Amino acid sequence: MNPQEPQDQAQENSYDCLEPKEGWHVLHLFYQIDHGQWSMMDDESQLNAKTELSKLIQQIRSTPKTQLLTFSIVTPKADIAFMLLTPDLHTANRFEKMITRSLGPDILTPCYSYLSLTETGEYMTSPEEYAENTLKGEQGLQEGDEEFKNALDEFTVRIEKYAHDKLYPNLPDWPIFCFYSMGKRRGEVNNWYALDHEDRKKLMAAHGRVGRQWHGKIRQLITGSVGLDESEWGVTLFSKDSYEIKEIVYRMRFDEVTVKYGEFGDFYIGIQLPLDELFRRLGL
Ligand code: 76R
Repeated sequence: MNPQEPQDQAQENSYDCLEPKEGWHVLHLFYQIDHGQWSMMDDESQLNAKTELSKLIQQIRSTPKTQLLTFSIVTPKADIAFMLLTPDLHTANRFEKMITRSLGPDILTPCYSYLSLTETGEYMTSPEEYAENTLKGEQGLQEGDEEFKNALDEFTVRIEKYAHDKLYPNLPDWPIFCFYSMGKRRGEVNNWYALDHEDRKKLMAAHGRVGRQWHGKIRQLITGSVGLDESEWGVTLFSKDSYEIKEIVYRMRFDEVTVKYGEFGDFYIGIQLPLDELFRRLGL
């Protein structure tokens, strides 16, 4: 890690790390820029402030197991947003405070934020289920056959990689970013949490089949926020075409899980930009 200010260094050393049992912390941070305050700063102070934020971003990006994306938000819901992934809650907290202060007092005003954790999801097919239902059931293979063993090994490797990629994702550099929170209804009639696991798993498989039609067009990251923030999941979508965002969210509205159980927070659309362009875009 790059040298830090003495104060931050001291804090870093004096607390045990708060890494989750699995996965990484994810922070979505949205800010308004106070252009009134900014215009009162002289050229040199403005330049220093921008250098400060650039250095901080470099420092965050060079932290092990840590990713930081920067966005210009389309519409005045926010001006600038950051998406931070990092294991240790202390690190997430420290960087979040440093980002807020980075351009000077009262320049970045937080207007929305979301805390969640990466997760595998609870409806993955286990190797045992695959062996029973697919290999024995559908393909009529026998346990002990060479073909059975190979197919099961191949599946196990694939599912382990899938789970690993969900917990420790590599975020894409795709330009269009969409974020919203989502929950599942707990109404008297339609209550997701009153369904059996088997029923939920079937519904999620149908959801997955719809989602996979966007393979290569949408990259999605579903992060869990029960007990951490307002709603139950954070939905982050990346695309190269805003049409695909609108299309997938529209199609999902007809998917049974969403029809009966979906509840949504506000939608934020951003454009992933390198910092120099971001500064120009924001008029800084
Ligand atoms: O078989 C599978 O791989 C299914 C994997 C899968 C799960 C478990 C999956 C696939 N999703 C899962 C879970 Mn999803 N997803 C959303 C939204 O706008 C809306 O109506 C919903 C917002 C989108 C757009 C989307 C896209 N998904 C979840 C969960 C957790 C539910 C739980 O645990 O109860 C939520 C909240 C959620 C919401 N999903 C996919 C997609 C896409 C594009 C895929 C396919 C991914 C791929 O194969 O590349």
